[in-house]
Amino acid sequence: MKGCMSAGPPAFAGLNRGVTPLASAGCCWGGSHRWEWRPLWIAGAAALIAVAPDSLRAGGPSKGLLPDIRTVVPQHLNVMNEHQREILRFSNGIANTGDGPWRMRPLFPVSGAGTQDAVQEILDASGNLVQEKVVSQYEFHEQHNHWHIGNIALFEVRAGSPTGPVVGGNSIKVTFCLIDWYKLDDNSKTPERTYFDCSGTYQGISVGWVDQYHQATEGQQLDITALPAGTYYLMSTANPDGTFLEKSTTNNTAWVSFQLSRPSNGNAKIEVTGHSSCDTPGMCGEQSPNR
Ligand SMILES: [Cu+2]
Repeated sequence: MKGCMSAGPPAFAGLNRGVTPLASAGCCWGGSHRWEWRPLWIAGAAALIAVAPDSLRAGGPSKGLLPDIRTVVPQHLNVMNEHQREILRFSNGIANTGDGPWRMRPLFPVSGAGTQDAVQEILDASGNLVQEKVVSQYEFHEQHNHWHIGNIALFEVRAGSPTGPVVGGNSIKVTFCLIDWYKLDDNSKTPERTYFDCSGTYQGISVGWVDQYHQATEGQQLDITALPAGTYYLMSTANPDGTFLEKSTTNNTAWVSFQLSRPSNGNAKIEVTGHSSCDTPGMCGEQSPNR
């Protein structure tokens, strides 16, 4: 636990969130760094008191600043043989390119393990809470030993084209602990990391930041056992059900195409052949750390 906390920002030295239960035990950012977001929480609590609960729940038109949740072109594709299965592994990054943070909290203070409602908060430019809505669930993730939020992304492998048939039953909804992992581009709008705690309090992605789950993390995988040679598309879609509040849900998918071959030994080999269009080096994955 102590060794965990010593690996603080900004270097991320030795921290590989959730790679093994051991590495992730009780950590992500937390403990000694928790004070860094307390001012925000106090601001949020003050706003809660200042705004009538009914107007908060009503939703409706708001002057709040919405996030825009998008997927960075997946990186680090590789095939591993694990327990007689062929597993496609990859790193997945979710960026916020919107006007405000993607800001989540549990409905009640969490204790122990379990599941409960996850509330998204929309703030205005002054940091006042102007809208809040239950949009997902906080779920304790046993393998990662910390709190995840449900329905964050959808992973699929499709044959032939981005709209081709899903192969191998490979359509997997994933849960994540949302944190600011790295800056999308060098000129990120939010200079400082705000969200770095998976312990079941506030989670989110600041404007101009990316939450990446590395390819070695448990869950960053699709089973491609016995897929015949051919062209396939790894599809990754953030906010797949459109339940999280954001500016646009039409820009949430990124893909990587790859050629799967089976040389003489029969083992699957993949070669990346293309990717979805991306409008900045960051969205193309160029800042994506391989750790
Ligand atoms: Cu996790």
